[in-house]
Amino acid sequence: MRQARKLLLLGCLAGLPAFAAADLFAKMDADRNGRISAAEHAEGARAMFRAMDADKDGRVTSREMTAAQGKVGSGKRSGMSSAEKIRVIDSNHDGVLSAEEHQAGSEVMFEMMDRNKDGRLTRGEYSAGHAKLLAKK
Ligand SMILES: [Ca+2]
Ligand SMILES: [Ca+2]
Ligand SMILES: [Ca+2]
Repeated sequence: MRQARKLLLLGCLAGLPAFAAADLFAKMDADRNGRISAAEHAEGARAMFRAMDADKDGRVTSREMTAAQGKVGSGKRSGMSSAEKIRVIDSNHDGVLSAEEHQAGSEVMFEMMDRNKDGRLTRGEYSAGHAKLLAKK
């Protein structure tokens, strides 16, 4: 149960509106082979982090996250504040997300979505993972 909750939080944290999962899949699948590799997923997570880090200081604050989520219209979905979302993967507990902390969180998420553990996400695995984010409220 804790794992499911963590997955939910990671999804929210990454700022992924579940309805856009298909678009995101296409965006992350850089070589267009219909699979997202761990490297492609990591690159997607880095791009997301850069997008949230408005002042480009390499850290994402709750204020920056709230602003970024407001832009994609998913901010209210989870009913959690950005500060609460950050706390889930803020491993040094400074209230701010570093690129490393965000990366570690996205790796956990990748492993959870990769049901058959072949190191790649199919479109099915990806959307099932995101559907779960919505269902396990
Ligand atoms: Ca920042
Ligand atoms: Ca931190
Ligand atoms: Ca897989």
